Amino acid sequence: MREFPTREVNTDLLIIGGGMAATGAGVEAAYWAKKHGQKVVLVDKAAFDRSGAVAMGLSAINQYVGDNSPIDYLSYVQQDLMGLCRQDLVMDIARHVNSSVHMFEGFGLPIWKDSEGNYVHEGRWQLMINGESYKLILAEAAKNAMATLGENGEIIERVFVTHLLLDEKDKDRIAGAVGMSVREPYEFYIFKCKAALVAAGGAVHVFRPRSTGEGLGRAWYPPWQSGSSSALMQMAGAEMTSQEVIFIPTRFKDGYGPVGAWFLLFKSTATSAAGFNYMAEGFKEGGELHNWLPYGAVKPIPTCLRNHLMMQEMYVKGDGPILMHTDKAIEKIASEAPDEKTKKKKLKELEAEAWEDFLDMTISQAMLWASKNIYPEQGPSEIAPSEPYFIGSHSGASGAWCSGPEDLQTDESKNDYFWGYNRMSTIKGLFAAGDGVGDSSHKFTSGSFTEGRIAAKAAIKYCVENPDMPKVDDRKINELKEKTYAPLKVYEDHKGYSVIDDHVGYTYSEEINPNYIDPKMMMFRIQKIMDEYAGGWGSQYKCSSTTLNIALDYLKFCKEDLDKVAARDIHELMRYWENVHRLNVAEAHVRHKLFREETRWPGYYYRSDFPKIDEKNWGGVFANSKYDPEKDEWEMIRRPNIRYVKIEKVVGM
Ligand code: SFD
Ligand code: AMP
Repeated sequence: MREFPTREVNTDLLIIGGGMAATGAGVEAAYWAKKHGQKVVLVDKAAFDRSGAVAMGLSAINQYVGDNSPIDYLSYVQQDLMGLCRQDLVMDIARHVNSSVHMFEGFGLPIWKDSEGNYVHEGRWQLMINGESYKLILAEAAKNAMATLGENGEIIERVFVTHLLLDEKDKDRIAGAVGMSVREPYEFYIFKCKAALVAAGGAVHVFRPRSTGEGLGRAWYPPWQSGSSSALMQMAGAEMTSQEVIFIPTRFKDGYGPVGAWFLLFKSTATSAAGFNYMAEGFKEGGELHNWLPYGAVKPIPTCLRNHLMMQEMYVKGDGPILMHTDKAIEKIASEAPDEKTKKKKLKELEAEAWEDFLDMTISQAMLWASKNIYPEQGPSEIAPSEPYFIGSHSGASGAWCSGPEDLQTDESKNDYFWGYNRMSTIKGLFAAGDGVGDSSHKFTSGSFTEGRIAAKAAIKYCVENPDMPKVDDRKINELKEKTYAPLKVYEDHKGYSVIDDHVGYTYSEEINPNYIDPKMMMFRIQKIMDEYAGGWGSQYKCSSTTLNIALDYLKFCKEDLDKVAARDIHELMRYWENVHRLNVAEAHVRHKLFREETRWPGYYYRSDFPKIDEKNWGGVFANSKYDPEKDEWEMIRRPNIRYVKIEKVVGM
């Protein structure tokens, strides 16, 4: 088998990932590193300019606090997550997020303005942008900032980080990471660092997507995110939190176009096929939302409950599909024009905005509309709940259990929520941001960038205050190198046993070999297990201790079979490692779902054996977990949900 060269990179701070949080981290780290003579290296599995969830662009910035108080935002987030969020983390972002958005404008991001020069809001917290090049603009800012460090700043692209490294003597201290380059000369990378900041996004394709076969790969979340933030930290032994809280976005069916602009900006309504306005009716006295008090009948209706109302129509009453009445919304806004001429102009404007909303961020939805001859001004469109995703920065909550800021702690919280450095995980020197940090939902792009800044500043402080370099066991590194490339060897050793001749134009999916499966087959296995036994769309988001235990058994078989997965080339090798990360996320998720014996987020998932919210036993609790990599054992932990800021019930849109 081919030999792969090794490159060793030594740095003070290592930023893993190149998305929204990492760009914020890059900008801020460069500033503090320059002051203190520290080195910063950023490593991204993809091309920094277009990597991460925002690669295709976005049409809105979803967190801008503006003139509201950070407590208003906290109140909204806590309500939306059915009472569960770390107040210190959410407040910390909310108090700094405006400055990040103003920085974006300074970097050149076009934010919509009205005739008086004020930002155009989509809803109370969201701003409209011309965001096709959003990621590019932020990456450029981070590159410029890192360039001020000269030799002390490096951005490495197309290296997939597979494992974190711990200190030889202190297993609770970070020492670096390893990864593999997916471009010639295919180097094996060893990173040695004092501090690492994990910002490698969330996960898609852990659950079976709705689109399979011809539409495979089409999903809401861009398909290249494989749960590396969670997997890297969990596999290293960091304490993780809320891994049960997935996000199920309601989206325009099949193309995954966003609904926020329709609901909030265009004030559209959605109904069942027969015309039942499930949100308005659910809100009324005696409506479905009153079954989920104290979180149910509030505005805005929590995201999971908006899904739940829709699922009731689809799955309980059988009155699908759900329709977004785009035509009526457009007509209503246009009809407010004073005369026929202005109305016509307004109609054209609205039509253009409707298409741009998709073209800025979900181009495939615009194509789907075009190919199905859909005119949003002439008729409704189908919307549907999607498959579950892991995205703690959006309306999910999964991620690492991190220290919060010191100044936002109270006597009650300081022992549980603070251990020295802001956004440091339970492993010394290991920081996180964006999807990497749990229990601080609704940060989105602007909040993730902000959290990256917060974490990077604290991480540089950590490097300055802990100047000795940790040590890594060379034997461990050699072991990891061998493990990294092992699937290539499985292929080389057994390829001759395939029933297919590799010269006759076969497709990989036709290959059957008695000695191996390929990474995609492993991904399908994980998805099937998760869909059928852990509450995917195929089981109408329902699960129980019986099905979850079956899922755990089957996932164990997947783990046992990992050394029987073959990779035909480096690209497939990356797919292999992506699925190792997915498998870890899947297992953590199932264990968390089993642990929390209640249904707290109806519309995300249902525990059929515990079908209600159990406020008494679980309202005050975060479900956490810790994996012991040496013993291959899991520990489930309860941490207190401390609500030191009391919150009003109705907070407004
Ligand atoms: O509305 C490795 N989000 C939206 N946020 C908004 O502000 N407005 C919107 O309009 C949003 N919409 C939206 C959003 C997300 C998605 C998926 C869609 C639509 C389709 C949310 C934000 O995008 C999200 O909150 C942030 O992007 C989170 O930031 P971060 O940094 O946590 O994740 P990332 O940006 O995806 O970046 C991840 C990076 O990690 C790299 N990576 N690098 C090395 N080794 C590995 N093993 C790695 N694994 C991953 C990636 O390459 C990437 O650089 S709306 O529709 O909801
Ligand atoms: P989306 O396009 O669904 O990602 O939504 C963008 C933003 O609008 C997110 O902050 C959502 O939580 C919010 N949002 C979407 N739909 C609604 C709704 N019907 N009511 C209140 N907020 C919403």
